[in-house]
Amino acid sequence: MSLTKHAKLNAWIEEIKALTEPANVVLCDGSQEEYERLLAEQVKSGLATKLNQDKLPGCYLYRSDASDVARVEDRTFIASEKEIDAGPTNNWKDPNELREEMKALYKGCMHGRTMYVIPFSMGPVGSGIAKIGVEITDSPYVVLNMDIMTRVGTKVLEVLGTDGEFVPCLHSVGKPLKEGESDNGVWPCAPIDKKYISHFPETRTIWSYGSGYGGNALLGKKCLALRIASSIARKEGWLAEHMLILKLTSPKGQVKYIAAAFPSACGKTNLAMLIPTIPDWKVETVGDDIAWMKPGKDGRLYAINPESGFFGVAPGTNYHTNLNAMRSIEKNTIYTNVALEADGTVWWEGMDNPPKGELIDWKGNKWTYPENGKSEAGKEAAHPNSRFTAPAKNCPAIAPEWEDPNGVPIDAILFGGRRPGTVPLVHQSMSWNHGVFMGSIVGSEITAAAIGLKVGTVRRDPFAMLPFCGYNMGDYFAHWIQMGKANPDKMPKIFFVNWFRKTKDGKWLWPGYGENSRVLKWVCERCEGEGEAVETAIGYMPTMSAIERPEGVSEEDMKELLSVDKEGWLAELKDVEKNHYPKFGDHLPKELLEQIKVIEDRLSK
Ligand code: SAT
Ligand code: MN
Repeated sequence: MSLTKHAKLNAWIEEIKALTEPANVVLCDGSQEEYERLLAEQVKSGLATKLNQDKLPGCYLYRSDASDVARVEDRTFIASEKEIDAGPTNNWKDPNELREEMKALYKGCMHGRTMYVIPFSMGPVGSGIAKIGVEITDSPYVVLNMDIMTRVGTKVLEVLGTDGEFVPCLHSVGKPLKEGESDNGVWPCAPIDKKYISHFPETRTIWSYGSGYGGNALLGKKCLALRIASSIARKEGWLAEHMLILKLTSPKGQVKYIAAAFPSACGKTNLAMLIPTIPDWKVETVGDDIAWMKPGKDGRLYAINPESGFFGVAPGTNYHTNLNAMRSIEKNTIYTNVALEADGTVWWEGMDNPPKGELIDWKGNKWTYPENGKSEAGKEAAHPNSRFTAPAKNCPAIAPEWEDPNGVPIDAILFGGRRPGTVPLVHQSMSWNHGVFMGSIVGSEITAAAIGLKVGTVRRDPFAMLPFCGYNMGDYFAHWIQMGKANPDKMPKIFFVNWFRKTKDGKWLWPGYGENSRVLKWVCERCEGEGEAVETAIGYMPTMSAIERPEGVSEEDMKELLSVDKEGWLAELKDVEKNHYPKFGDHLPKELLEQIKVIEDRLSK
């Protein structure tokens, strides 16, 4: 009997069922009843732990396998027909060979398991900017997390109708069960060399095998909403970006929408949920990770958050660093790889208080708080990449229009990274192409020695899209240049921010967190054609009086934060020209090389 009214979807379900040989097939309806039933089963089988329901109602804890704790970039593939279309920054595989390789793994891989079919919408159901996917998975953990992170179920099938377009997303944990075997409370996955996160941009399909964790398995997120969507967006003339979206309201009631891209570990979720320190300004959250931006009829860029939840890093999150995130995860949240308190609550490194007593760590072992209060690297109670999955509607600062199917008009785009030197607190691009240049050189300075990388050098992560661009990154830069051509005056203003500037003796110059609202205020004023600025060699910069100094920032500090480090920038441009841009060969748009020349000329004057 057919599961849906959609012939192509039914045929695909049958094909995958025949290939993977599950014990049974379930079409997910996205209901609360279905969610609760699955959770109860997971608790019963020992894979999930029910947390203290008085203190954390609707919250559960999972512990993954120790080998399955993060995205696996080495095992992530862009299988475009031509290698050049994957570009220099992706792992390419021949699509036909990869399909054969993976089919052999998928053969019978769901033995003893239920195959779930999850129809989901990235973006408000029925929105013109949204896209539909269908994930087939043998992981109940994936079903539960997809329920929070995306819009799932019957309402999506209604929009899909009998012949609507969808992105097929196939996922298996890669651990078939023998007759009578069960997981026995152990997180199922395959060994690292059998993990595959594969993208076929031409056929718009995703095949994931062997991992049950985060972006490897919740295929709507990085796989669909960034890698496949970026490739679709290029063809259709829009942008799928690794950006938060926030709404900023001034005391006069002026509203600005800001999208921002930062490499990992730069406080993106904190910025998305920031509580301003300046009186009567308000920040509300539209999204914390991904923005899909499309030109509207008026020529402006309209953005939606394609997700409906937050999959955030737990360690470091506390009531001081991110009150709104803490409030978001007090109910109906799935925790993965955090530590468990004896009273059934959770703990992680960087919480407000030390644990109440002995903990169970993320590996399931007893764990005692070290006397000096510092967990040894590799021996943390919570895994450094432990996560919470929480519904976006839990966030006290969620903007009322966060689900507007038309999206919100973007006024400004911010780029940033961890840059102890060279890059000032904020500077504004002189043109769209200059802004694209800024995005292309985004990166963070390497602070601890990592294999093959020198401390003090910048690890570039253009547009924070390095692991997420589904096609040749040189072509991606060109697409950004192209996007600015149709309606140059209607495009968002572009800014480069740096909250991480240090003095020569290694002291932070800027307090960050809520104080970043001072910079957002200037951005807002610039969008209004106000805001005191000076034209410098690297772009427009605030005058000394344009941004009020927060407590603890001296006039000297502020001067340093707002100065142009001429030598630093000349070295930066050389590094970009010699070590970064050549990777893209003749796919690098000439406009970006021109930007180097122009800025170099201005600096040398
Ligand atoms: O695991 S996710 O890809 O969802 C999050 C991340 O690694 O950025
Ligand atoms: Mn992200």
